[in-house]
Amino acid sequence: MTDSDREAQPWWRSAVFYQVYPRSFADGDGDGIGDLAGVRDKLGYLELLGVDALWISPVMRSPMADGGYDVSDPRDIDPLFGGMRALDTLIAEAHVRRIKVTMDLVPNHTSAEHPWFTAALAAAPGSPERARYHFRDGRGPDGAEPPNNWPSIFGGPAWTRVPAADGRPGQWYLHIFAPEQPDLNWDNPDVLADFEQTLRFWLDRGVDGFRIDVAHGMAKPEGLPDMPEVDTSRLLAHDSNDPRFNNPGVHEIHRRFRKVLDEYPRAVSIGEVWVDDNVLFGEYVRPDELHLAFNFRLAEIGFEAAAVRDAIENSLAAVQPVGAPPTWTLSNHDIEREVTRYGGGAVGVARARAMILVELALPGAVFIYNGAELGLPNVDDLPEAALRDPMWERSGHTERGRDGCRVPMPWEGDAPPFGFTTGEPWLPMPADWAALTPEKQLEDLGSTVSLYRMAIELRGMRKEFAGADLAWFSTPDGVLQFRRPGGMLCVLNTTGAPIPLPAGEFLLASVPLELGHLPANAAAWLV
Ligand code: TEU
Repeated sequence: MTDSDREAQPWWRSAVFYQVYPRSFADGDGDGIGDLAGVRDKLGYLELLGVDALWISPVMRSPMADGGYDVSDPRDIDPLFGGMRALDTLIAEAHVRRIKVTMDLVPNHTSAEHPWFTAALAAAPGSPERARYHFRDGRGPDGAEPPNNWPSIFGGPAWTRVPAADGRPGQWYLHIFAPEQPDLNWDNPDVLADFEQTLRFWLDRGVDGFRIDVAHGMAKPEGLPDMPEVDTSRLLAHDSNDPRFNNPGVHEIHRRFRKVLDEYPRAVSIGEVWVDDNVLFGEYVRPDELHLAFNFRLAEIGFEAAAVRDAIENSLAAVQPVGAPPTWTLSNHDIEREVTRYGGGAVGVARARAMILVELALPGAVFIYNGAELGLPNVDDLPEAALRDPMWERSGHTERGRDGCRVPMPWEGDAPPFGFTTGEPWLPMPADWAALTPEKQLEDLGSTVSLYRMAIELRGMRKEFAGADLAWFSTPDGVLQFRRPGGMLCVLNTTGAPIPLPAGEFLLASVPLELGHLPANAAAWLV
């Protein structure tokens, strides 16, 4: 890509985003929980890694019932993370290093401690205060049954009953996530007006855009009908027929968000859109809606060439008709880490290294979850007493939840907490992570973090990565090969044996190459 091509495009079209899960990234004040001072302290590392932008998971005021995804004041930073000054400093210093800062906003619900919800609880059924949420009378005698059969994503019913008042039976309120996260009623004009204010508030402070939580939520179907089928064995999953998500009214909401974003030409919006159907997914990134939407196909599959190709083709097919760039993600704070998903141990790491080369070879925006660049695995043996994800309690201790991918980052030294904090980390850290710290890995050219650095740098500077498309080569089972219009060729080997490499100048590989061969569980870039 030439410099003028690059300038003609908005910065986010091919950006490498780095997701900071702030509780787990770096702790600046020694309370055991990561914060914005910790992020600031690591900006040099992030610059070295070469990422274009940060996506910081929510840092607004929150009682932290769901790691900050329960927001009690959307226009303030929680003191736990350092308050407003910490954000202002971080934005200023990140910008000096040419790193953009995007924040995570949560429009689908508030915290139960948001002043609107406290007011709604104190007010009568039918009041304007209750109309900002979804309050309903229950079904059955005395309204003792929930208004419909929807389950919460975290287990149990999606409804909680509030106490009776004025001789009337207690009503129920809707929460698709935890009871501490009541769903907002997006048919109520107060809700949009407040959210528009929130967008402008952060954009005026210099934020470069937003990741929009549950961007396929918000709108609810008329009358809140029962779900046709309730499968509580797959709590987090939801398909296209699920009335809790992806209701047509959501698109008008995105159009309204976009109008505000268009007042700030630098800003990007990235929606969390768990919608499988390509046509329905593409609707979220039409020219007057979100700029980008997370496509989770690569995060949902194992290490198998045909599945990888299918995920890539579908992700491209979903956005091409509407002209939006594709996005790629192998993991985030809700998903098992890729090293573990690919089998764990040395093989899992080798496969994760191969897959980051595939991902960074693709056109569009790439999202890296903090710790992926260190090759961190999931931590699946956290003691039960340590678990903090609301899923653990809500599921009646049948689902351990997502803490295993949220264990704090190891930075330096030979024993936990590896420089993450001077205190006690909020989740215990495995003693065998000593070799995974940036301190150890940065000086080793063969390390995973060095591979990420080199790959990000090449992707940003080589003209062979130009073009919004790719061409596939027919290959034997277990092999994937594609070329970008600029000439970059990516080969992935998911077979159990080495394969001959095609001719070409070697650019980078996830493993040392052996005499023109690509070993198993590896990928290479050629030009
Ligand atoms: O996640 C929303 C969401 O739908 C996920 O729970 C999804 O179902 C799951 O990850 C599929 O594996 C967002 C945030 O990313 C998550 O951390 C929050 O808990 C949730 O919203 C509520 O705000």
